[in-house]
Amino acid sequence: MLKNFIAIVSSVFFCAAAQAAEIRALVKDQKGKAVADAVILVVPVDPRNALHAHAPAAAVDQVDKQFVPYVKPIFVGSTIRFPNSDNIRHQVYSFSPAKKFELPLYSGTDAPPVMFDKPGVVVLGCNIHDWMIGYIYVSETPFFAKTGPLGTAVINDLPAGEYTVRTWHPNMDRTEESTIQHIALSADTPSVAEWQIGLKPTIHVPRVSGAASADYP
Ligand SMILES: [Cu+2]
Repeated sequence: MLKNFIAIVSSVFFCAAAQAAEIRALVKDQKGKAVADAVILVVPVDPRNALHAHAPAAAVDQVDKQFVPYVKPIFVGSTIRFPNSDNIRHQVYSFSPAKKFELPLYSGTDAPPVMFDKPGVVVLGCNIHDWMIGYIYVSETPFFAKTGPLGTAVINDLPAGEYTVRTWHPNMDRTEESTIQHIALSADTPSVAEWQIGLKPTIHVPRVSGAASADYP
C-alpha cells in the first residue's frame, strides 16, 4: 500500500517536473540598451498546450495623470478595472479596433470593468488629458510576460513542446510578425529568446502634478 502511494506521489512529481519549462526573454534596442515594457508572446504550436488557461481580472490605474502600468498585457477574455487614484476625474476611452469603449467621467473606483474579448493592441486615451496614453495588449495566448527595466522577462510553467515566440513594444520600428522565432522547448533546459529592436523616438511628456492640474479640476 505504502509502496503504491510512494509510486503515485513520485510519478505525479515526475510529471510535474517534466512539464515545467521556461523561456527567458531579453529585449534590447538598436544601441544594446535594455527595453522595458516589451510584451513577450509565447504561442504553443499544439493548441492543447494552452488548455486550462483562464482569463483573470486585472487593473489599469490612473496616477499623476498617467496610465499605470503604461503597457498591460492580458489574456483575451480578461476583464480590466480602471480605478482612478488621482483626486481629479478622468474619462478613459479607446478607438482601437480590438476594443472601442468610453468610460464616463469618473473618479475613484466608480467605472464599470471592461471585458477585452478580441486579441490586438488597445490604445488608451483620456478625453480630459490629451497626453495620457497607455496600451493594453490583448494576447491570444495565455503565455506572455512583460519586460522589466533590465529588458528581461521569464515565462515559466510552460508545457514542453514547440512554440513560436514574438515581441511587441508600442514604439517598435518593425512589425510584430517580423520578430517571430521558433523554439522547441524541453523540460530540462530553459530556452533563451533575444531580440534587438529599433525604437521610434517619442515625445516624452513629463509627469505633471500640482498646479498643472488646476485647469481640469
Ligand atoms: Cu485624464
